[in-house]
Amino acid sequence: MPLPPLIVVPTFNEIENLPELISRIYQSIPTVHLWIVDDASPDGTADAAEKLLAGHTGALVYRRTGERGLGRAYCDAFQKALLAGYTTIVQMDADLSHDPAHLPALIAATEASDLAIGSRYIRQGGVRAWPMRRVLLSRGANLYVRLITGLPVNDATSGFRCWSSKALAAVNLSTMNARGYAFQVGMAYRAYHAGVRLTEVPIIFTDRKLGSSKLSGTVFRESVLVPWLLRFGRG
Ligand SMILES: Nc1nc2c(ncn2[C@@H]2O[C@H](COP(=O)(O)OP(=O)(O)OP(=O)(O)O)[C@@H](O)[C@H]2O)c(=O)[nH]1
Ligand SMILES: [Mg+2]
Repeated sequence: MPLPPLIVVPTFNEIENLPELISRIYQSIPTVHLWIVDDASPDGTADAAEKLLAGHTGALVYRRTGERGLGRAYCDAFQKALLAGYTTIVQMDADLSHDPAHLPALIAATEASDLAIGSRYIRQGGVRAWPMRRVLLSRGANLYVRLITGLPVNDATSGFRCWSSKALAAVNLSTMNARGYAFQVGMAYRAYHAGVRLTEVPIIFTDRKLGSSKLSGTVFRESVLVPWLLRFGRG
């Protein structure tokens, strides 16, 4: 029997979003396995997650130590997921920007292709309640990435994705260094150049209502630099 799809959610100070997130994920697909990958959040996210996940099959809280970062958390968790034998692995944010109701479509899309990217910028996709400044930044970032790297993806910075194990294994996770949006771009770029069949599925993205954004100056600077590194084979 193949394992059910695994949902991987990285967290840093997301205690306020966890109850709704976890209940909506199981409401959308009751049989999924769910890993919360926490980087020692000072607000007690990991302890709260453990309580909320109690009794669910295949659910666990992975408490990371050492250097924190979205990209690092995903790489560690993806490597563990491949070792554990998962064949369908979803990545999504904890802040409810990624609606668990999109999970079935995203997962179904990886049956015909190997990487499905939840896209805001294709037909039937969109953003809700995002300030114009963020919309422009996001669209600008996508245009920038596409012009520099040639990656044929409309929403290369989206962090709502479903991978087949085959596609994830084609990306060399141990050499991924980027931390923020650049991590998403780098992963898609590597997958594309490894010949992974890639598709985009429309999602409606909503701004976070609770908790605070971790978008920092470092993440922004990294996003400016990484497309060039990818283009010249150093990313
Ligand atoms: N494990 C881990 N998760 C992180 C880290 N930084 C951010 N995250 C999580 O990564 C996801 C995306 O982070 P957000 O802060 O929502 O970043 P964003 O979506 O770019 O920014 P907003 O649109 O302002 O919310 C959320 O689930 C965060 O909790 C980190 O250092 N470690
Ligand atoms: Mg967010």
